[in-house]
Parts: sequence; C-alpha cells; structure tokens
Amino acid sequence: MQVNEIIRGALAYEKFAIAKLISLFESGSPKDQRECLSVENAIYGATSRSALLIGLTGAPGSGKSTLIQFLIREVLSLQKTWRVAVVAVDPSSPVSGGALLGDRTRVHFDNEEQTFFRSQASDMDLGGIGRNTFRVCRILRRLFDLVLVESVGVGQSEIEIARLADSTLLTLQPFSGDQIQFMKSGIMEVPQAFVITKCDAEDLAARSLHQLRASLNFLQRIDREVNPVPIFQTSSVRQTGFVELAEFVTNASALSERADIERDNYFLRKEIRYYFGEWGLKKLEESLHLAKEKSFEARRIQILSGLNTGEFL
Ligand SMILES: Nc1nc2c(ncn2[C@@H]2O[C@H](COP(=O)(O)OP(=O)(O)O)[C@@H](O)[C@H]2O)c(=O)[nH]1
Ligand SMILES: [Mg+2]
Repeated sequence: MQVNEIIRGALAYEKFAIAKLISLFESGSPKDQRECLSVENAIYGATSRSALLIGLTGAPGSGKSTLIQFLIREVLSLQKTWRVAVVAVDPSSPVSGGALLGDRTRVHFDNEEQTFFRSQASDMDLGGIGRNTFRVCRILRRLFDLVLVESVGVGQSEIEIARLADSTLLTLQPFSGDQIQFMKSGIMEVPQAFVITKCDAEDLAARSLHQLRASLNFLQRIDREVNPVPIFQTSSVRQTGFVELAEFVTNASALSERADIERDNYFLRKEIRYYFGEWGLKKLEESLHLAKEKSFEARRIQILSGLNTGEFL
C-alpha cells in the first residue's frame, strides 16, 4: 500500500489503512520511518480531532481485557457516534519477540464498526510499553474519539502508562496480594481511579474494597497532597459497574495544552534516545533554539527527519 493511500484510507477511517499505518510506525526501517513522517505531516495537517487517551493497567489476569470489552459497550451507549481504539500492549515473548495475539481472538466487541483493536509488543527496556506505543497512540488520537491503552501490569509500566494517558485506571482483583506490591512500589499513587474487578466474588470483593480504602486513607494521612480517588467495582459475570465506569471515562478531561506538550517532549526524547542514542539527544538539544517560531509539530517533524536522513545540521 502506498503512503498516500494509507493517509487517505486512515482519514476515511478504513481499518485496513489504519492497521497499515500502525505497522509503518512499528517498523524500524529508515524508509518506513521517513514514510511515518509523511503520514504524520499529512494527518496532523488534515485533522485536529484529539481523542481522550485512557490508560488501563493492573496485574496480568486481573481482568483488564474483559473490562475493556464491557466498558466500550457502555461508552458507546453514552456516546453513540464515538469511535474507540484499543491498543493492548502485550508482554514480548522472549522467543519470538512478538506480541501475544491471544487477546484479539478472545476479546469480542459488539460494535465492530466503531471499534478498532491493535495488539503491540511491549519492551521491558522502556518500562513495559512498546517503543512506538506513544507515537501510535498520538496519531490514533487524530482518528478516534477515545483511545484505550491496556498495558501489562509489570515492571515500570504503570508509571509509564500514567505518563502516556490523560487518565489512568488501575485494576485490582479481589485479594490477589497486588495491593501490597503496588503499595511498596508507589503505584497506588498513580491512577485517577481504581477498579476492583470480579466483584461477583462478593465476600472477597467487600474485603478488598475495605482494604483498598484503608490503604488509600493511610496514603492520604502521610501525604495530604494525595487526592481522594474514586473506586469502581465491576463484574463481567453480572455485568455490573460498567455504566458508572463509562460515565467516569467519558467525563475524564484531556491534559491541558501545556501538559500535552510536556508529554510529547518526554516521549520524543525517549524515542530519540532509543533510535539515535546520546548523539540524537545532543542533536535535539542543539536544535532547540532553531525554528522557534514554528509549531511544536513542525519542529518535531523537522528534527526527526534530520536525524533519519542523517542530514542533520
Ligand atoms: N468471575 C469473574 N471473572 C472475570 C471477570 N473479569 C475477568 N474475569 C476472568 O479473569 C481472567 C483474566 O481476564 P483478562 O480480562 O484476560 O485479564 P487481563 O490479563 O488483565 O487482561 C479471565 O479468565 C476472565 O474470564 C469478572 O468480572 N468476574
Ligand atoms: Mg489483557
């Protein structure tokens, strides 16, 4: 597929073109990287749509994928015209290096027309999200109304996902011991909301809620800056709790413009370090004073093109 067909198709919301576009972003080849820049240039120029970006994290098996499926159904009954993209970041298999595609075959969306699903390999060196996850989410924000990112709940991924998303949800399954781990690693302070999943196990769920409230009260006592965070309780078996969660998600607000640029900068640096190392970062610093009058996007594309073609400065 030619780049201009990818651009046209993606803007027309053709799923095949969007899938091709993501593959281009995932490819490390210099030619594909240059094509990515054309795609970004065209899409950022063509639309200013900007989806809400919601992160979902929690231990493997805590019910994230299942939750997404039910959450999307409720979101679409509240926002009937929305298009929703899901990016699921799977643990890379040490053998194949690829994403585990299991989720796609299991997760079922009622509304295929308005939903798009993509599985991506994670990269442990980058804190558990893929090296292109942000760049992919960033462009998907121009094509959708809501982008949900499910991350593996291991390593530093909770922290990275919170940096990436406008709002982050943390799933906890009743009495799994996850809370204690999360307390130790400071992750309890990360999300904008907690979701206790599998609340069909009533007794365990009630005890889990009690324990979570106690932990959060404790955190607030030692640090008054910590804001009270809502706790949702869901059950996919009984189909409860998803309406409330959908209301929370659809009412979540996007980052302010300034915070958005800080986030763009953070991930741009990360990407440059990954592909071009310290040399790339040095070039980035040197170029910061150039073209100040240009928009962030124009400068970003200029810097990445310069690094990609090796014609930099
Ligand atoms: N009883 C019960 N099981 C659930 C619920 N949600 C998910 N599960 C089960 O928990 C397992 C892990 O779910 P999954 O969504 O794949 O978790 P993920 O690894 O966090 O994405 C699956 O066997 C699900 O069927 C729930 O609300 N109640
Ligand atoms: Mg999953």
